[in-house]
Amino acid sequence: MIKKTDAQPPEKFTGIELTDIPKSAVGVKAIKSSLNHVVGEVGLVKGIKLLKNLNQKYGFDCPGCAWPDPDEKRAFLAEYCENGAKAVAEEATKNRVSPMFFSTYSVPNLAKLSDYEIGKKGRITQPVYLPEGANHYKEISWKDAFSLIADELNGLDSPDEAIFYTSGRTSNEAAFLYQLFVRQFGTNNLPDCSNMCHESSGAALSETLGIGKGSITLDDFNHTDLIIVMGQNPGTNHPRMLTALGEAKKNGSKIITINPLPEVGLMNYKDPQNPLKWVGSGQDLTDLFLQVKINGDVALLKIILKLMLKKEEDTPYSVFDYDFIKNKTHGIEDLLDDLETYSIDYLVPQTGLSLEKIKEAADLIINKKKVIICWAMGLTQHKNSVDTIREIVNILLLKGSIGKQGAGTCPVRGHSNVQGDRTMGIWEKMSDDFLDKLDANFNFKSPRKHGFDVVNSIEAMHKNKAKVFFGMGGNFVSATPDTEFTAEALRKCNLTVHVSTKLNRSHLIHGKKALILPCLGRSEKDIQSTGEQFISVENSMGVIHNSQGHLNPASEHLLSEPAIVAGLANATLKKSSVNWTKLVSNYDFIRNEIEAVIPGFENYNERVRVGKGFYLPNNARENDFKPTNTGKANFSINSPSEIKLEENQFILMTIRTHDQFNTTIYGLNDRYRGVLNERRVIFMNPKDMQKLHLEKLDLVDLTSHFNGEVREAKGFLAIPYSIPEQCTATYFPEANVLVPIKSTADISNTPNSKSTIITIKKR
Ligand SMILES: Nc1nc2c(c(=O)[nH]1)N[C@H]1C(S)=C(S)[C@@H](COP(=O)(O)OP(=O)(O)OC[C@H]3O[C@@H](n4cnc5c(=O)[nH]c(N)nc54)[C@H](O)[C@@H]3O)O[C@H]1N2
Ligand SMILES: Nc1nc2c(c(=O)[nH]1)N[C@H]1C(S)=C(S)[C@@H](COP(=O)(O)OP(=O)(O)OC[C@H]3O[C@@H](n4cnc5c(=O)[nH]c(N)nc54)[C@H](O)[C@@H]3O)O[C@H]1N2
Ligand SMILES: [Mo]
Repeated sequence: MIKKTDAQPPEKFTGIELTDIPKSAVGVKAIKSSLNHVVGEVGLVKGIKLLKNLNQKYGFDCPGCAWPDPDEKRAFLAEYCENGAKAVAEEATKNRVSPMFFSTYSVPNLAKLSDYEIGKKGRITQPVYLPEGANHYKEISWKDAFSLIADELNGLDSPDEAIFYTSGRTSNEAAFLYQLFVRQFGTNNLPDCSNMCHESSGAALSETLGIGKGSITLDDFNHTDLIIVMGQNPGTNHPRMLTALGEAKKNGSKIITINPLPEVGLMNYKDPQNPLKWVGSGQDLTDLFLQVKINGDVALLKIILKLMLKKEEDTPYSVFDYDFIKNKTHGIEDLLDDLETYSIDYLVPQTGLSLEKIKEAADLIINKKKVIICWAMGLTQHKNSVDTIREIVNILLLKGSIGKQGAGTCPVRGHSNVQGDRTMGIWEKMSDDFLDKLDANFNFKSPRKHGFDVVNSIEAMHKNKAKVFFGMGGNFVSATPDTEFTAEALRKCNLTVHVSTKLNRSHLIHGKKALILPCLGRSEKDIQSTGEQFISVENSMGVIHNSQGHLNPASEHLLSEPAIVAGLANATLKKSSVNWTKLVSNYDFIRNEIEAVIPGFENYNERVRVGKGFYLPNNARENDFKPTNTGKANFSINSPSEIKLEENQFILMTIRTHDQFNTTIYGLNDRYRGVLNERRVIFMNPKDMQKLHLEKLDLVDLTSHFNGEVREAKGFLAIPYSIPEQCTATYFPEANVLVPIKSTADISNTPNSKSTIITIKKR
């Protein structure tokens, strides 16, 4: 058994209180909660100024999530949500982590704190350095910090011994410069948070539709007949999506929700922008709720496909779009043959649903012409995730529900610029096409060998094959799986470096030497030698738009992310074909280079300045599938889950509370699930609790099982909840220690954060 270290949040209880589950999401409580957070962190006047600029044209892009803003109509003062307000408050906090702070608190002492306590310490004000063997970070100049990193990088046997991680808040401009620097240094080791997030979506969609992104625009919600929301909790993670769903319903769309949990936002909500409508209990969003078992989705979709097929056979031309199938797709024969090999009786038990319920869903799909399917982490973080998403595409293709108004794919992205970072080249396996253009534009030869993704990076560090870790944002040790294994991997590094706004656990679980480089946040003014700059980002629907902060920086010593990359490149690259200093003097120069390398950015500087920004080209949206291997949209053959639980075993999903942004913990409540002031909980079906002789709030220890290996997470309070039998849920990152490093999705290699096999023991 692996020993528990400070890499895991401490087993500390904060005083749980259980409440009734609220009847609806958003409404007055949400507005109150967002104001409390903002005023508590930054004060009233600055708080109002902040919220006024959030997601407005010429304001700054909300760092909360990647949900798009309306193209035209934007609510005055209110194009944000409770959790966006919390994200902004977190960045604009009054608290400061200065060199003095670090001389007072040692690293081992800070590591004993909970993630909530660590995060509340505030913004980091100056670059700091932790020499080998030392317990306190101490001040270092930017120049010395850059040359320290340069020495380590240039001392490696090969550039492939360095790893350059990116989290998804980094702007297009910073991301483009960063990948250029990394490739000029000589490696494709560019893992990113996407590897743990929508990688499965990218893999499935590229193969079937020829583009790794979703196909719809926000306006499609107003023209659709049916929206299916699978494996997603928008009430917490994309609250503004509820407004779009509400509008869609007003325009006559039906909504099916497929989720092991009845998430409050989806079941019922109150529109934050229409207080007059808050009388009563709010609007029912979901018309049909399928409480599927964890990872029962492929089985469910297969039954639906079989029911569609049956109906089409009984009443020809009533379900399928023949013209579309004939002209635009490839492989329907194989799909139909494969469906024959499954019996409905075999599939139904995997779903945990009754056949009647599934038939209701199939009937809705059969009878509607234009379908949108939305999904997030509930579908992407399983062994057969790529299969699940390809199965979604099968349904849409049969209906011809792609590339037309009101229909298509909607993978809902997480981090606010995670999609843009990929467009800019942050990926360990960018295409030769991209690399050729990069090389031609900058007159150098970039490496062609694919780099490490997140999981491969951890394994490489663990085997001493990688020795320097550089993180552009994020919180690597807490966001990645197998916490103790990852911590060991990081501790073996010669140097770990983090470009960060706020203190997090990855600064405290470090390599032999460690550096923290503090950067500007989204909400802050970015002034370079030619004057004030703005940055640009890409939202979940492929709109590129600008973002400009208006607050004074948290400290005079902060650099912007592009300036940090330039400083690093100037110190590291002995000769470079790039004038880094000039590029960061005015971000227009960076955008000109992006325009020269990446298709779709014509007249970038001009178009990004026009209020709403511009859409990137999207072949699936245009009904053109030439980029796939067959030149058509591909049907695919997919497999249901292979997980077989023994009687005493459970499947565990690790999810977000209403009070966190990934590893940043805003507060200790999960209001929409009725849990206050505690994070160390496990949600269980009451019948399962009975079987284990567990009472409400009994203390349990969790053990995960994988290929004969076991991992432990101790100290969780059991909560009876509406969840299918043998399914359980805990919060991320407390339970990451249970997710085995080798338990990843086929093809995408995404950690299986939503399906870990566990046993539960009462203390
Ligand atoms: N406030 C806030 N906003 C955020 C974030 C945040 O932490 N806080 N994180 C951002 C990021 S990076 C991301 S990727 C997104 C995440 O957004 P979500 O994907 O909504 O986040 P999770 O909490 O992981 O929720 C997963 C949902 O899938 C369901 N689920 C789990 N397993 C299955 C399954 O097998 N089948 C089905 N059908 N459903 C399943 C769970 O019950 C849950 O409702 O949100 C982004 N926005
Ligand atoms: N078990 C489990 N694990 C998961 C998931 C899960 O559902 N379950 N979800 C996965 C998903 S979807 C994702 S996306 C990853 C997230 O993984 P990461 O992106 O690595 O994690 P975050 O918690 O979002 O990173 C937060 C840190 O980013 C820094 N930061 C904030 N703003 C900025 C900025 O503007 N610039 C810079 N340079 N730094 C900034 C702050 O220091 C903060 O502490 O986690 C994954 N891990
Ligand atoms: Mo994510």
